[in-house]
Amino acid sequence: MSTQNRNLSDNHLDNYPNAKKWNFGVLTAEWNPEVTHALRDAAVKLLQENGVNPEHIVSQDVPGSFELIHGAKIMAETGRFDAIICFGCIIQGETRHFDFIAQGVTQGIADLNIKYNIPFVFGVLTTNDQQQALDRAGGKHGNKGDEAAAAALKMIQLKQSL
Ligand code: RBF
Repeated sequence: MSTQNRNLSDNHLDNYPNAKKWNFGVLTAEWNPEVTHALRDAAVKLLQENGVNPEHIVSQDVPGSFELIHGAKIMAETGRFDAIICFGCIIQGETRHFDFIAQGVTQGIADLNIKYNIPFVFGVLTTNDQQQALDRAGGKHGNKGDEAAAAALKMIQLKQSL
């Protein structure tokens, strides 16, 4: 499993000398908040550990994962951000809603990555149950919030290096 093979300490690279100038938007869905807020908190911590100014991190909640798309679009259109990180947690229920929301959010965030000239990071967990989500939000499989923050840093760095 990819998570088990990943060394999260790789994300503490001290590799971002310009990070103090970078601005981040962070959007967090309010569904399954014990999961999504843990993802967000880990991401904010990792950004700061890599030199990002806390005042350069704008964090907002949205009602559910589906709203991440429009929330991220609004953030992008301010022109203030070098990257936008989206956190959600979609848990399989008894109906097909899971599939529709997961598909919509995945495609929506993918579309934003093409439309705007900044990276939108996909920090949305899609799991069979709550325990699987908690395991990836600070539990036995680490915290995917760290990886989302690292992805944002790496993508800004990539853009600036080209
Ligand atoms: N939002 C989530 O972030 N995670 C979920 O697991 C989730 N499950 C939902 C299940 C149903 C049946 C419905 C109607 C909504 C669900 N939502 C979930 C909320 C969704 O992302 C969105 O906020 C609402 O559909 C309003 O647009």
